[in-house]
Amino acid sequence: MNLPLHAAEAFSRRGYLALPGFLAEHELRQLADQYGLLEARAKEILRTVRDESVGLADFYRTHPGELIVVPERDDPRSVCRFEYVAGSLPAFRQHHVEKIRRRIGELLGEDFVLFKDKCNVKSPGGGGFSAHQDIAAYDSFGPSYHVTAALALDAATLENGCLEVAVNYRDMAERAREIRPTGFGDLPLFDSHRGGPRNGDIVDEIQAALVWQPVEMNPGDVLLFDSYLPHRSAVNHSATARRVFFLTFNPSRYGDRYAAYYMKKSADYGNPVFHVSTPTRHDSAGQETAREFKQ
Ligand SMILES: O=C(O)CCC(=O)C(=O)O
Repeated sequence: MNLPLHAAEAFSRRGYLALPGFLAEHELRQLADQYGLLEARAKEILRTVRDESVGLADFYRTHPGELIVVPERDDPRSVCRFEYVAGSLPAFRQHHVEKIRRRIGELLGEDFVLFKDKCNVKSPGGGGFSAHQDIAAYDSFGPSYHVTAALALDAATLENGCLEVAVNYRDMAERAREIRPTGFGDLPLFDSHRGGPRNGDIVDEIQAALVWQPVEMNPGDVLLFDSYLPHRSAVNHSATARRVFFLTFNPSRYGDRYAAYYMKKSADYGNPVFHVSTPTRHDSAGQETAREFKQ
């Protein structure tokens, strides 16, 4: 299928694009069933580490290739997110990953491959994600450009902490720390905190200058966004979970990094690079916050 030209233009101008109704009813049911399997495994892993009194970092060092579960910072029994979804569930890769991968290829006129994947559960009271650019988390893994598909299993609303995106970030080049030639445009990278409780967060003066727009979604909707788009989301103030899958792709010319990314994550679970602006614990959370490359 060829996407209309204005979709490609809109994505390349703004860095994001909504694809409402991306999943049909039966695909959404399939996704819900798959979520059920993954959630059961995630809870089982949290129970195992609790019963055996081992830390999650130790568990993953000895269980590479397992679903990676990350609990909420303030509630170790509550799943914040799980990752390595396609690696754990071949049917998820065959259907949902492939469908989105093809759509991104059509949009950008280039072949893409899965880089990482996760589901953010955001249970009632579940933590928000402070303002960040995903590239801060991905930069050390090779590719300099990525496209993420947020795939909503539940409606994402203002009340339960839908994504909010910075609509004017492409106009703020003069405030950027660096302008990156990505092959998909020269894109701004803003100053952010490195380490400490605000690891990954864009510095406050830039956050304040960005214009934030909430993106509410219905179940089955997709939002595509590039790894330079600043985004954030609030705490879930509703009574039910807000489950959204995030599938991140890189151009195939950089190679298939999925297995290597998750090998590293299993070996180094607490590394702050895996916890950029997330409501989760990491190894540098207690350290003094430093500003990255701040002049
Ligand atoms: O799940 C959300 O609301 C935000 C997710 C996010 O920004 C991330 O995982 O990088």
